[in-house]
Amino acid sequence: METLTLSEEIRERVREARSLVAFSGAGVSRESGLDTFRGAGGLWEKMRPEELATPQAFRADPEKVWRWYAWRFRQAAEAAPNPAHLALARLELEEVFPSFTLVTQNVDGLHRRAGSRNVLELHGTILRAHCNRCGQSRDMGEAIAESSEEPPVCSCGGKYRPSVVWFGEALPDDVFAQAAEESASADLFLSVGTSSTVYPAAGLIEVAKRAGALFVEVNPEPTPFSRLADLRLAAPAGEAVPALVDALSRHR
Ligand code: BV8
Ligand code: ZN
Repeated sequence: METLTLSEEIRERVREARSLVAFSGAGVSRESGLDTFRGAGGLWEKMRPEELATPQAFRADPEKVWRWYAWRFRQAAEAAPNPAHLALARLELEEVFPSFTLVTQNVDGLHRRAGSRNVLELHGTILRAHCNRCGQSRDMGEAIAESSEEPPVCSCGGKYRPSVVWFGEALPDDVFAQAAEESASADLFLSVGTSSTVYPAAGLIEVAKRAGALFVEVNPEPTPFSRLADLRLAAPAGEAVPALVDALSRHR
C-alpha cells in the first residue's frame, strides 16, 4: 500500500494520543493462510459453529470436536505471522504510544509469535488444553501427540478440551474486564480484520467510541460499525496495517 496520508484533524489526535488499543479478529490471520469464520471460504461455510464450538457439541461428539481443534492447531502451528501482526508488534515494542494493548478474538497465538507482549486473548488459546472436570491445564501439542483422534483422559477421569471460549461460555472475567477498561480509556481504537458480530467482544468498539476514542477500522468489507469509523481502510490487513503504523509513527 502506498504511503498513507492522514487528515490534519486525525494527525492532531494522533499527536496527542497517549493510549492505543488494537482489536483484532480472524481477518488479521487470513494472509497467514488461516481461514476466517464467516464469508466466502470461511470455516462456518463448511461446518456449523454450534456443531463444533459449543460445550453441547463436545458433550455430544467429543471425538469430532477434538479432531477439528487438532486440525486448527496444526494449521496455526504451520502458519507464520504476516506483516500486519509484525507491524502491530512494532507499534508496541517501539513505544510509539505510552500505552498499547492488543485485544484479540483469535486463538491462533500469531500475535505473540510476532513479538506482541501486552496481548489479551478474549476467546482463549488453541495452544493449551484443560480437563473439563478438574481444570488441569497442559500444552495442546502434547495432548494431540498423546491422542489425536479423541480427547485424552485426565487422571481425574475428565476429558481434555481446547482452552478456547466456546459459544454460550463466559469469557475469562479478568481478561474481559481489563479489555473493557483499556477500551474505555483509549485515545485510539484500531479494529483489524473482524466482522464485529460476536459478543461481548464487539461491544468493546462501542465502549471506546462512547469514551471519545478515534476509531480506525481496517477491513476489506464493511461491518456493523463502519459508519462509526473516523478512518476506514478497506484493504487487506497485511497491506493497510504496516502503512497505518508508518503513518502513526511519522506523526508522533
Ligand atoms: C456468551 C473461540 C454468555 C472458539 C469464539 C448479544 C447479541 C447477540 C448474540 C450474543 C450476544 N451476547 C452473546 C451472544 C451469543 C454469542 C454471539 O455473539 N453470537 C453471535 C454469533 C451472534 N456470544 C457468545 O456465545 C459468547 N459467550 O455470551 O456467554 C454467558 C455469560 C455469562 C455466563 C455464561 C455464559 C462467547 C463468544 C466467543 C465464542 N468463541 N472463538 C474458536 O475459535 O473455535 S468466537 C470466534 O468467532 C472468533 O474468536 C471470533 O470472535 C468470531 C469470528 O469473528 P471474526 O474474528 O471477526 O471473524 P469473521 O470470520 O467473522 O470475520 C472476519 C473478518 O475479516 C471479515 O469481516 C472479513 O471481511 C475480514 N477479512 C478477511 N480477510 C481480511 C480481512 N480483514 C483484513 N485483512 C484481510 N486479509
Ligand atoms: Zn481432570
